Amino acid sequence: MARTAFITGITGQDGSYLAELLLAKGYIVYGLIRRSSTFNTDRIDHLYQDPHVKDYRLRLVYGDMQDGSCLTRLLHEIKPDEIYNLAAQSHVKVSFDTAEHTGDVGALGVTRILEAMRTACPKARFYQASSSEMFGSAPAPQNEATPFAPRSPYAIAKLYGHHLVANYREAWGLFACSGILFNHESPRRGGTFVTRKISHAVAAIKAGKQDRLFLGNLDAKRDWGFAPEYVEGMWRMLQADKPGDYVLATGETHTVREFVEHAFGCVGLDWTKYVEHDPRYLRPTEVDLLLGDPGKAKRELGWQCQVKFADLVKIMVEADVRGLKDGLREFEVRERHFK
Ligand code: NAP
Ligand code: F7E
Repeated sequence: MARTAFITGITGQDGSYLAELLLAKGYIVYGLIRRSSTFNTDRIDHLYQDPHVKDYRLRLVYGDMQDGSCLTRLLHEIKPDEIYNLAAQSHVKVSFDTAEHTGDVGALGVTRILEAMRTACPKARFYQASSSEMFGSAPAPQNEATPFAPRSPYAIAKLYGHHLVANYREAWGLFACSGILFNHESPRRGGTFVTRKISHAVAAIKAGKQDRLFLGNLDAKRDWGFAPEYVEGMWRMLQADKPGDYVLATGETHTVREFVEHAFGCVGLDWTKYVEHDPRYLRPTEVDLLLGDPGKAKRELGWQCQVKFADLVKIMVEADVRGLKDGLREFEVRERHFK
């Protein structure tokens, strides 16, 4: 019989790649979506047209991480084998402006879904989308044993969720895993995260549609990987014999400035002519250096990333260049990438 998965955050970057992966493996996939005044399913719309997704195996249900009774009802009805909790207000800078909301969704949301699982489907397997942001100012390289030092309301909300997963594992015997994922990007990355903001601007500048790119801190260092590979790691965590916590990362770190240089280099432009500093993009507290050690995931899950920094930049810039050249709208760039 086909296995059933429940994904929160299915309309986001990772949710869309994970839905694709699970559908390709034959799962029935339920995705939680929020009501919105405009369409918000553009990252997954192509899956309805995919001839391989037969028998309506992708099923979208309304709900919200702030609505615990709805989550409980849904898990009672669906009784999934696997639950992937990817929903969050995931923008670090925005979390300083919406600290309470970020904590409600990102921290208490985890309580709500774990409580729902505990009563509705305690034998299910649970994945929590934790983040390298929890390491904050901790010295690099960071792994599962590194003490956390979060630097934003977002990171603190994620740390609550991370600890809660361990508690529900110990207290209630749930199969619950926490994936501590370092930054992972793609042509489906939201346009306000720095990599996609850069790749899109490079394409627009090359096409003569934009003349400058305003950025904040260029010195921050990140361990950037390719999102489709990271959702494979999430799935592997839930196939393991025992639940645990795993870092997924490339093991390389680069500055935002290097990303900018490479991205402009992809289209033969000198970045210094186009990039300007804008203090509005600085954060009250910054995470200066993230560099992950994915050794445990390699040893125990056989997971290892293939796409490294230079290839990632190229993939993202080329997708945006093609998208603008062909006059594609945002969701069409993403769909084209899928094909
Ligand atoms: P994303 O593109 O921002 O997607 C976030 C998803 O959460 C969207 O589907 C969004 O729905 C949904 N969501 C937000 N608030 C919700 C609520 N109250 N109820 C239900 N759904 C809600 O994020 P992502 O990059 O795919 O990341 C997936 C998860 O991994 C997030 O939890 C993120 O914090 C975490 N993470 C990401 C990275 C990374 O580098 N990408 C690294 C570590 C951890 P709408 O479309 O309706 O807004
Ligand atoms: O910033 C700097 C900024 O917003 C990266 C989320 O997925 O990964 C992501 O969080 C760096 C920061 O991602 C701009 O100050 C400079 O140092 O792309 P970002 P993030 O904050 O690392 C983690 C792992 C998550 O879990 C999060 O959900 O880039 N930066 N100039 C800028 N950042 C933005 N957004 N915009 C700028 O103009």
